[in-house]
Amino acid sequence: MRHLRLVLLLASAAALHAEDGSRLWLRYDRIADEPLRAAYARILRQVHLVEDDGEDSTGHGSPTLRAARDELATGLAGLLGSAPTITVDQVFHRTHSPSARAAGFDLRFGPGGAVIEGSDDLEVLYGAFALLREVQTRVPVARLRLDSSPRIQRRILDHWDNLDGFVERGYAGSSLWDWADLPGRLDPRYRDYARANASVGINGVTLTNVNADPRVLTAPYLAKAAALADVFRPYGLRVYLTARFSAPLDIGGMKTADPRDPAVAAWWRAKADEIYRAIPDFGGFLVKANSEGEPGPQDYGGSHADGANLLADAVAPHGGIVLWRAFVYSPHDANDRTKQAYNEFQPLDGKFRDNVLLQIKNGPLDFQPREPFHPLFGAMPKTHLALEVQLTQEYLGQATFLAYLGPLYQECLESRTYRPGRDSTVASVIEASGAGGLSAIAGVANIGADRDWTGHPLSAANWYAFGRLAWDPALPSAAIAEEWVRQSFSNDPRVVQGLGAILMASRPAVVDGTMPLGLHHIMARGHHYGPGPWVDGGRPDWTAVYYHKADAEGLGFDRTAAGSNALGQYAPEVAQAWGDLATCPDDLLLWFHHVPWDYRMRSGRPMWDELCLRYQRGFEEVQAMARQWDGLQALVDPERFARVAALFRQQAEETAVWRDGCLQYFQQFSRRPLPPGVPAPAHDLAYYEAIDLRHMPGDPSGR
Ligand code: BDP
Repeated sequence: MRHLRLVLLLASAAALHAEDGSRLWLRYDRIADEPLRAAYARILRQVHLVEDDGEDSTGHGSPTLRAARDELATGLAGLLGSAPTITVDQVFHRTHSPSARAAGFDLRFGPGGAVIEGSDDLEVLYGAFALLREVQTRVPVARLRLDSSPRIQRRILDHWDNLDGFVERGYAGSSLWDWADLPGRLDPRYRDYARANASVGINGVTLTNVNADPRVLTAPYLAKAAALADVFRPYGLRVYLTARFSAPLDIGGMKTADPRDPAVAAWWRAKADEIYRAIPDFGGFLVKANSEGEPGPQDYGGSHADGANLLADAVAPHGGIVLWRAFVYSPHDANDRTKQAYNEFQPLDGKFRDNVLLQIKNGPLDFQPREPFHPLFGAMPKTHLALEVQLTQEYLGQATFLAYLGPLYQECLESRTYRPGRDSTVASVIEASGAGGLSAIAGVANIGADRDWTGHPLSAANWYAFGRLAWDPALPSAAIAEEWVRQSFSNDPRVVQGLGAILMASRPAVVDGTMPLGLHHIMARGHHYGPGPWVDGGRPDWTAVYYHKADAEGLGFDRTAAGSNALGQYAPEVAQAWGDLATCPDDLLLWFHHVPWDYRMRSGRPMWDELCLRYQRGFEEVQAMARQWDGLQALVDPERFARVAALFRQQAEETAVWRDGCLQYFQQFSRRPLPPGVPAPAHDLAYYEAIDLRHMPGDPSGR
């Protein structure tokens, strides 16, 4: 007995110290409230798994069904103290066509226990994770029924991971993929990674950087990718790879990569055949071409459609797809950079094969803290369009700042494009692009080898939110934040409310504190961390002065008809609203207009004062988040508490540097005093300009 007590004591001490974030939102800790635990246990004595259409399943004991059973057994044993009886039923409907039914699950609770029904084993697995989510978030389940199907077919994480372990724009350590150990040794974390993805419905992973290394398409690396695919498969996670357009030259011994050369087409077909022999459910290729120095079809006088179709034809016999990125711009194009992708791709509408998706970033520039939606979403009705968002915080303070990005994704998904049609939000454009069964959303991963996976203890919320929104773009981001907090921290109402509020305040704090009122691309050069409104010289579209255009008269980029007319790429309803200073939202003001320093804002203040006060507000918002977090000290584990508290202190200091550096710089042009409420900067402008952070991680130029 004494021995047992000792063991229990040790176990609980271990649990106290084990809160390093590695379990993500799949913690399954025992429900402390006894009556509540007993109530759940009564309902969940029995869980019945029903696979409706056994036709294409791998059988009763399929690895996916086993994964569902294991997860339920471990999860419910953890939460309730005892594992339920789990039974499995497979019903065969020979006449039923699986594609006639939207992939999804049906989860019901009743006196006989819980029933999870899906048309295949993966849907059952998704239902199992949903059940665990309901219990982990303490939803009263007694008579609950949940019928849920994903609105977007391919829900993919894009890793910008290089073969040497370096993660471009990655702030959570090195790559999770240990290429040296693969395929022989499989890190147990690969399975946990797949579990986490399946728990939120993510069903694809692009293993490698868009700035692609062609060697990943050689036999040794395909064997490594295949080993990962084997681990991921039971969890419904398909592998995709980035394809360097010049691969036929680089690794194929060919003399050209010309998309119109039949020998090149034959090379890609043979390569696709080889890949599918190694990875039978390979998803397809993600391609960055003729962008930022990457090779592409234009090197041979071909178009983006020629290039995409070449690869699409190679994977088509195997059911593969091509995600062709629309992130292109050129130093030789005199047009406003935000217009170039549209100019390049819009005329190609209707010219892409049916297994091609054009993968478009949420905004027309590059993952800034706030951007208007990309105009291509409203302008290519005959092309499958996929949305790409960034989970990794390249421009939002990296792994130091807290920026819960659910609201950013939601803002884009909800934007109305006014494309003809009943509903024209970005979400419905990408969903409807799948009328033929093909639709996709991609998130640039924030995951690395750090124990907590994402570097900042709270930024796993972005991984979670991306998956949940990819499944259902209509889910409110605040509700998703709450789910994540309940599972990752606590169901104590003070934590749910307090941390939920912190998460929801975090992205606005970054926008206000770094690039308010529609300012963009004024970060430091190279690593993109910290302020750099003074960045000038070299390639103009990589400077800050190109974007803010500060002068004696005012601030901001005129993208109206009188300026670059980027607004002309939007539907008239949008162009009109944003093109008029009086109706343009404050949040996008300096994105679309060059605004006089003394322009009267909605607040009644001159623009300069408003700008200063926004920077100050951003700083104060960080301080407020830090205070709220301090108030939660007794309610969260000491390890994560201390780390987040320290990060908030650093974020506050660096937000002050943003405020003071930017205001010192812009004040040279505005020649106006700081308004009351904004403190005098601690240093002169030269001090801020001299800050050198070349050692920041994730910067490809600083390696
Ligand atoms: C930019 C990043 C760069 C990426 C590029 C891309 O700075 O590292 O390679 O986007 O998306 O945001 O291709």
